[in-house]
Amino acid sequence: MAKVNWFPGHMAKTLMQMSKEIKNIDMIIYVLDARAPLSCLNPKFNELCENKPILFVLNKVDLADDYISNYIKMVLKQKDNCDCISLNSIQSGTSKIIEPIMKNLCKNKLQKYAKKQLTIPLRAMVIGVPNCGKSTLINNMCGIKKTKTGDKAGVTRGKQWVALKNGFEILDTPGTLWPNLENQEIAKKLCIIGSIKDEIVDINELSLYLVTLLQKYYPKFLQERYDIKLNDNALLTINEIAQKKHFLIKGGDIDYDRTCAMIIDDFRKGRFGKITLDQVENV
Ligand SMILES: Nc1nc2c(ncn2[C@@H]2O[C@H](COP(=O)(O)OP(=O)(O)O)[C@@H](O)[C@H]2O)c(=O)[nH]1
Ligand SMILES: [Mg+2]
Repeated sequence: MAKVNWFPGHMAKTLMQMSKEIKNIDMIIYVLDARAPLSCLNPKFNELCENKPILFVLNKVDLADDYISNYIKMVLKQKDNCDCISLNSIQSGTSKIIEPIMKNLCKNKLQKYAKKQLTIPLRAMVIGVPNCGKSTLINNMCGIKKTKTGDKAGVTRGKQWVALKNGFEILDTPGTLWPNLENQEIAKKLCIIGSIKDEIVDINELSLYLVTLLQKYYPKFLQERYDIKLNDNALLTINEIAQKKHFLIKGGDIDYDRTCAMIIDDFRKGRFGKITLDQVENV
């Protein structure tokens, strides 16, 4: 596969901006796409966290493999000063689940403020790779009648803080974490889940990689979706899918563009079933 473009400059800039913002906040909500949660983690970001409490949100859990989601949740919960929940951010009632956990993670600070009878709101910043559901989560937490509190001293100008009912404030422009593209497997998984724009990757090679993963970890889903026989060769599988679908071009050749685009689209729409591309062996 053509190497996925790697823009270290962009990432360095994003991380620098975030490191400034992190100084003004009390906790981080780190959103991960549960279909590739480990690939969404940016190891460089850890250095910036300054031991602030982190709530990992395994988002889009409705599309992911429950066994792996539960396993990764258990692993992330064990990290110091961290908690983890799995979530479908589209569903209502998100704030009821998330708010008590935020309070619990910041309980030391809340107790300190309470002792001094201070009513300063705590601040949370939502971060994650593109398309993992940050905006959806923020909108859901804020509800329809979100109250903008406007700029506050000490925070970058133009940033809007939104008050939640639980005494927290949340930054309404989420921090987009530049994904870690040094590892090509990670880069491909991020493309498949739609975090990296399609224009920079070859959709046919991406599809070949996806079929390879599906054959290895979810062969039944693949078989059932397209009513095909199983074999170990991803290219032969793609050929068979194309034949079944009659995705052929003049002369009877396989229309790879159409077939591969369909396979990726079927994955993104969750049509195979609940799938996670990062496996427990990667943890
Ligand atoms: N199935 C499912 N889709 C979700 C979930 N959260 C967000 N999405 C969808 O994922 C896409 C990207 O969400 P968005 O909030 O814009 O992501 P952002 O780029 O991180 O802000 C949108 O189409 C959302 O509707 C979820 O929990 N489940
Ligand atoms: Mg967004």
